[in-house]
Amino acid sequence: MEKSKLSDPFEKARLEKGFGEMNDQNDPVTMLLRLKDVRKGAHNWKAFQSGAEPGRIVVPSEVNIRDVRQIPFEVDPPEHKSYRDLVEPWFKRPLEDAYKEKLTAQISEIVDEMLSKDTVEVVSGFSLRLQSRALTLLLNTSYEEAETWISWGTHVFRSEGEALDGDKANILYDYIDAQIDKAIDNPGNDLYSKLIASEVNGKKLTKEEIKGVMILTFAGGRDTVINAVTNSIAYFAEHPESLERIKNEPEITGKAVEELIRYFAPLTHMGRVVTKDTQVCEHAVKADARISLCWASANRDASVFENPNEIVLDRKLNPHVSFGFGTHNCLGATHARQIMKILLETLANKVKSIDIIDFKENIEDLDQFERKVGYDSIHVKFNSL
Ligand code: EMZ
Repeated sequence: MEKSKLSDPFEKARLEKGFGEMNDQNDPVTMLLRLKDVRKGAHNWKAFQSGAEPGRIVVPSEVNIRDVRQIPFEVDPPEHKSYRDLVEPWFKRPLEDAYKEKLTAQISEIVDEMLSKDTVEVVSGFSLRLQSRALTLLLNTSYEEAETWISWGTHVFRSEGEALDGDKANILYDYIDAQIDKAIDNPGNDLYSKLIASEVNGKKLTKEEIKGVMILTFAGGRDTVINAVTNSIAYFAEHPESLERIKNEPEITGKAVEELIRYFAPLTHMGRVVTKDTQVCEHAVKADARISLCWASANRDASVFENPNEIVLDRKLNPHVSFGFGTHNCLGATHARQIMKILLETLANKVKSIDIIDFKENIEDLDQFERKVGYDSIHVKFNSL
């Protein structure tokens, strides 16, 4: 019962000091580790800003591989609100019945395919394909586009052995530029066309702004969703009784989704830039330094979560911060939750058990801390009900 476990590397620092420190490309980060501090920090956009140099709030920093500002993610209030209000309804479409039906059909098809195979490498053979196909629904673009995105691999800014890969990032940027131009010439019902036709504060969005929204849409929900899906498969492989429970008590599915997402915390942390000299956990941080809000640590805070290192499928009180908190809470959360919910329902109704054959863990190097976020690869065999 160890293979699917994601342990908590932050416990000691969280209890003893409340913060951790890491160097990242000579731009150090003070990590807030307690749930209360993380929530307060996320709330306080005046002291801890997102709209700094594009790429700087991401850890590892992306300042060397992009200069396009991701929108609304790297914009602070009050400007943030107009952008967020513009895109919010589009990103709520996953609640519509027609969207859910299409997503169910996609997930059903790929699970059936997995069941017909001898062994499957889950990250590239299942999760990446599922995520890319589902993204065609979020963008409302053609299903065939997914094949291009699948060919890029799991992370758009990273490649194996390289935390930041500028050449790879350029593939995405060039692709998005071309798609925006296509939509200008030939408007349709997709997200590009929607953004091209939109105005913020009485002004048309610039191409650069549209690109900023699209980069976020491609990058933000990619490795995060892939890790959530892959970790779910590993978990159910070791806990077939949980799949059976979801089949017998479908009413707990929503809670199970939240609990898995709490436990997996697919995005370890997100940075902010400090606007003036201040203190976090009695530790001085200077203006223009970076802090991070460590969602993964906050989700294991034992002063809030009982048995934080256990997956309690129907956990009652679950104020996790896997989708962030406050102003910048995850724009793609509705889509991600819908993917997870339909995945759990589909697995519960089709899959009896999953055998893990071999795996290679994906360990994130956070300087003082090492955190497992998922798998580089994991071979399994799906067995049908
Ligand atoms: C950024 C980030 C957003 C970043 C919610 O997270 O996700 C990361 O995976 C990307 O690398 O650019 O989009």
